[in-house]
Amino acid sequence: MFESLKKAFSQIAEKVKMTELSEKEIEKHIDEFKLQMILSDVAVEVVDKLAEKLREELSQLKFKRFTDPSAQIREVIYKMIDEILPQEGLIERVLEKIEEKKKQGEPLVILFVGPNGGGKTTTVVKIAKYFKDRGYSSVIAAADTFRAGAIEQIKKLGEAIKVKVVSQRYGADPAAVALDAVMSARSSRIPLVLIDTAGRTEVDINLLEEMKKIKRVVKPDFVIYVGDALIGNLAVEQAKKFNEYVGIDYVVLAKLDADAKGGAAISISYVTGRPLLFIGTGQRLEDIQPFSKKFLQQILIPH
Ligand SMILES: Nc1nc2c(ncn2[C@@H]2O[C@H](COP(=O)(O)OP(=O)(O)O)[C@@H](O)[C@H]2O)c(=O)[nH]1
Ligand SMILES: [Mg+2]
Repeated sequence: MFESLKKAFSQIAEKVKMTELSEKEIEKHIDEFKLQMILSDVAVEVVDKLAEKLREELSQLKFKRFTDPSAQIREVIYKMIDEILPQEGLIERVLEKIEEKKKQGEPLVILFVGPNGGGKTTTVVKIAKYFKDRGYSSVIAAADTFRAGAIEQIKKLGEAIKVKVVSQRYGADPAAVALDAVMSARSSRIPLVLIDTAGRTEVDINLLEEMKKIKRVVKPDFVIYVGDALIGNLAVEQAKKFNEYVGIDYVVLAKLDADAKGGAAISISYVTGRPLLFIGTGQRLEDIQPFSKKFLQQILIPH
């Protein structure tokens, strides 16, 4: 996880050893840094932004005597990440919203969208477990009525964590399944509804239209895009597309454990303007973590 990014950041920290840098040296370091970022799957606009900040910081940097310049460079990088990633406390805000809806006698409804195979179904169940462990049960809507085996898959996963799964037959209207789940949650006073949906191999206009329709009918409180970290920049582009077309509130990146690059994790919220809420870190249902820039900083810039 993040090996390539870690290398990129530590390289720059190790290489800048001079007490004072000439403009030429700064440019050389920046070019190398940019290349490493691109190779780590960081989106180009984020690479440019980071390079610009790095240039600014390096040209102002006066190394303190008798200190290790690499420690100062780490500080600089720490600050750069701090500036491009959104604020903390995202999960707390979701929990507050659940409480707020609860007072109104309504469940909080979250619609999950994303490409086929990206990790949506697994993520829905992981999130159900995450909230259940914190005292909030949920009803899952098996609104992927398209892919063969999808309903059985989510029912089995739901059973494993003892969460109710509302389903209909294959080919049923996904919005109807979602509304069924909302009604079920309302009548049993369950505070959360998580709607799994179908993806397609291609993120095409039909899929986007279908998600838009479900959103219009169900009126979820949040829409979460679930992307596959392994596809790097493509996940960022897809999230952008879903955001422009359907409108998303948060992003979850699955399969970060299998992704040695990690660039999507630092790009996706900057490019889409939507925060990264959770990351998927394995195939087990407990393999999910709230994302925070502190977490990323600790991984990338060990002190
Ligand atoms: N390594 C790893 N695999 C994952 C993760 N999330 C999902 N997967 C796997 O990705 C595959 C597709 O997941 P699924 O949830 O069915 O994707 P969907 O088509 O978007 O619903 C499955 O084999 C999952 O076990 C993750 O965080 N890490
Ligand atoms: Mg699925």
